[in-house]
Amino acid sequence: MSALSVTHEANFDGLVGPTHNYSGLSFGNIASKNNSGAIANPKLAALQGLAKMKALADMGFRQGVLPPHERPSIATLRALGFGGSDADVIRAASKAAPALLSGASSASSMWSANAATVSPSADTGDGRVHFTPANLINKFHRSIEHPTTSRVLKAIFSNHELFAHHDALPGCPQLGDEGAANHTRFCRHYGESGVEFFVYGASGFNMAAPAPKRYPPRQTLEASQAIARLHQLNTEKVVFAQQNPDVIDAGVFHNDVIAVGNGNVLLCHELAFLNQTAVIGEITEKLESNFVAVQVASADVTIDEAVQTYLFNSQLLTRSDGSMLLLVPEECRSNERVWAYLQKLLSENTPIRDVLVMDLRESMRNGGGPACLRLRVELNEKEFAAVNPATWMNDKLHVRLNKWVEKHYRERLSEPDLADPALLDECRTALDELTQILVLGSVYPFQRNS
Ligand code: SUG
Repeated sequence: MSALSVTHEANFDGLVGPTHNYSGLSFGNIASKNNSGAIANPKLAALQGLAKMKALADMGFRQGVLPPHERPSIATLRALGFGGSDADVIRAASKAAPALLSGASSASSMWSANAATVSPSADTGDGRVHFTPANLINKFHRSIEHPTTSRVLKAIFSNHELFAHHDALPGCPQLGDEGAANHTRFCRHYGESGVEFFVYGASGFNMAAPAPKRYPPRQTLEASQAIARLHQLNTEKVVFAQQNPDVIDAGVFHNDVIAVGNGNVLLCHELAFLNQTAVIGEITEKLESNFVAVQVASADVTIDEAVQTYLFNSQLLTRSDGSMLLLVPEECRSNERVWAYLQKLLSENTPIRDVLVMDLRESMRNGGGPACLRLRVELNEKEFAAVNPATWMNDKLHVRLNKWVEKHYRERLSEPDLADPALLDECRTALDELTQILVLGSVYPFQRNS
């Protein structure tokens, strides 16, 4: 067996935090807006996420867990001028600036596709796995994630000889970075060098270039280029493509809402990219092997249907026999046309041989499907052995985390509940216990101040 054959893709899912709620925080994300004010069920949300992780681990996929963040973020609220005890901070913010409290309380770190961009060691100049946490500067509630994300990633991938950790890019609109949601890697086999595909919404500096008009582009070309440099990628093996501005204006706020790739396969809508034919041509040429682009026609699935069902926010996974499995959200099965398309796809001669449906409704209602919930990290055997072992999903961890959720999470949370200082205590108690379960050390501000 060659060394290459023991490289696998691992998926690290963001565990949903105890403050999961619907505050309508993400302009341009239609589900977030439409469900604003609805009552959330954080317990159910976390259990749905754990069920997905367990299902994939049971099928033999390498599955890890990323912990939620401390919310509400008291440090953020203090930085915004609220003072006194922690409870005073929450009460004052809820009265004077409820929007800031909602932002500081979001459980958005669950969407770990936005946690970072990751390049596997087969692609990088120094042969290490590179991580750049996303600055997420387009939304206040997400811009506060990267310091904790960075500490968590360092606690899980701690070996400096194997793993390189960069800081988030400078926080300014011209360098908006949303992480792996706009990054895909193609390869012939895991472990071999591949083509890294960066998709951006607009240029940060060239105002004359095409850009969406209604909703903000969250990823800039210049941010993607900076990450390719930081990760020491071979320019001959990198493709930059612009998302079609019209689809951003239709609610496609990240590339992973309109395209998914894995191995030598890209599944995307026919309207996903500007100059789509040229983009596919460039990937084909740079991959230097058989590249399969499955482009879904509007006649089969419209952009609106893609946004409603998150067909493309699916996980495309390679099974041990080399065939691929598409993990889609339940919303795809409930939509007759999308479900019919999936049956048609399975009857075609592509590597995608099976569809697995999972119920992730609580996350979906905030615009987060299966692919949003996971960060992909391709690891060879040595790298795999260096990962913090307590974060791998297995029967034991699944039982333990289910119990932990049952013990600490509420079944009902709405925006006004965020003003309750007891929620902070519940969250901190839960997270303190979680850092012990996942053997993470002190990654949260409340653990570091004491
Ligand atoms: O950033 N929703 C997230 C969803 C992220 C989905 N991720 C990917 N496509 N990779 C966002 O828009 C909504 C929170 C609220 O409204 O309460 C939110 O942040």
